[in-house]
Amino acid sequence: MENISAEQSMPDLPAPSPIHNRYVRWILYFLVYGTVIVVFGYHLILHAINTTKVAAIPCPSLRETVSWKIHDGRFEPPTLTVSRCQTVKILNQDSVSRDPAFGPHPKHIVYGDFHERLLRPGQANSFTASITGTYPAHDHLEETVAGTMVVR
Ligand SMILES: [Cu+2]
Repeated sequence: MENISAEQSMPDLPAPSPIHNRYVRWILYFLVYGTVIVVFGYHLILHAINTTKVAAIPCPSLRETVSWKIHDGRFEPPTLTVSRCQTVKILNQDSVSRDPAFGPHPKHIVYGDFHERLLRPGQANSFTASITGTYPAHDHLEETVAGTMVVR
């Protein structure tokens, strides 16, 4: 067997790169994760600012249901007037899908227990008109399809 001298078996190692320095690594982690957290937080705050929430006021007893139809690209009636605590049933009688929403487009407001969702032709979305006031409504897919809900 050949004898290997200490010099041959221990070649010079290159100088450690700065990334191997633990302080540099911590600073990089901090910058990367900090940026991710700041960007996510910014979007969460922006979403909260852009969405106004109108909190539901409990109804002592539920009243009858009123249908608010969408057909031929129009809300029928254009202005729906209901009494507080009536159930409003938005009914898509159009030939295309509709996505009814309250508030101005594209910001919207979250009205009481109304949950925005896509309505295919024939589908409906019901909620309780629990807060009085005048609320603009529109189809989020076609904002010119619009109406107004008045709750007294
Ligand atoms: Cu919209």
